[in-house]
Amino acid sequence: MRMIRNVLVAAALVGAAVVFPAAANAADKVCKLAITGSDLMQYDKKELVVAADCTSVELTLTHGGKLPKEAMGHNWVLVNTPDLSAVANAGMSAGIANSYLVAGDKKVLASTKVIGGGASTTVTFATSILKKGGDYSYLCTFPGHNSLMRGVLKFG
Ligand SMILES: [Cu+2]
Repeated sequence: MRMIRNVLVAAALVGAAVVFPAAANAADKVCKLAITGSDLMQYDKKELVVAADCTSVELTLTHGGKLPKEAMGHNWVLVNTPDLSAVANAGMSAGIANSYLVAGDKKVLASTKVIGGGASTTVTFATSILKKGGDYSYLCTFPGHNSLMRGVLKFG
């Protein structure tokens, strides 16, 4: 009886090994988020929530206003909350050509380019860069915007 049981367990393990790659793909879950910036220098959301089972996030930023990006440009930048001011301050001098972000800034977890009125842009990132229950914030790094344009991202 014991031997039969072992054989069944072995068969089950082999079956699991064969099935696993497909199961891993099936478990990939892209979660879509949307946020809008305005000519009044505001995002329409103060909080974004990413469910624990999301494997990646596809965030679309839309600029619902009319002003050009040189005057009222917006981006969406994800950081650990304690890094928010440092990223905003460093980005200020980086210029619009760099979307007001310092190239290679390790404090930037994900970011979009700067867009103007009527435009939209998307960034995709893996949730493997996030810790469940971590303290994340997003901001616009256009000079002077982050005091109003910031929010909290929750994962898990
Ligand atoms: Cu902005």
